[in-house]
Amino acid sequence: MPRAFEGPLDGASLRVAVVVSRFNELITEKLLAGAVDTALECGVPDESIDVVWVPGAFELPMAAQWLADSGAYDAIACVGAVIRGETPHFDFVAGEAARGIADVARESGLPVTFGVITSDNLAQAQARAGGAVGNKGREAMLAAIEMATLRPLVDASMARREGNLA
Ligand code: INI
Repeated sequence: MPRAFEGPLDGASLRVAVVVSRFNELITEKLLAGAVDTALECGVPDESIDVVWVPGAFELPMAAQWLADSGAYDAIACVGAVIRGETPHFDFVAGEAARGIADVARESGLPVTFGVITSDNLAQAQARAGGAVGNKGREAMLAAIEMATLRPLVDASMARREGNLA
């Protein structure tokens, strides 16, 4: 029988941070609300939720790195909105945000999740910020909590397996 591991969405013992970018703030404030409301719904205590604002999505990875290095958090959700304009700026900003956040997650070993909307226009962004297509901030916080609670389950199981093999 295969063993299955799944992190419960129970944030009661977690300390989490949301890094949110100010660019397209009318969208990102909704993502922030989605992330914070979701953390509270999952039982993360209000005083265990910190919010850090940065100028744009390009800056999300750097602030996430600082927070990860601090050792003060179990999970970090990054939220932002990159909306395609007339210039190639979009591709650079969106690409760097995605790559940078993934790098911080892997290098720190901490769940650092990607709640950045990358859309062609404002309507698509609104749909993903609490509209018809959900809320990317909520998704990012759910993923952060699930990964944070999954880690100890996997670690404990691997430790038991090593113990059995010794
Ligand atoms: N930042 C965003 O978060 N979203 C955008 O759509 C965006 N566009 O289109 O330019 C954007 N640019 C700013 C960027 O994130 C940096 O803050 C800036 O380049 C300074 O490093």
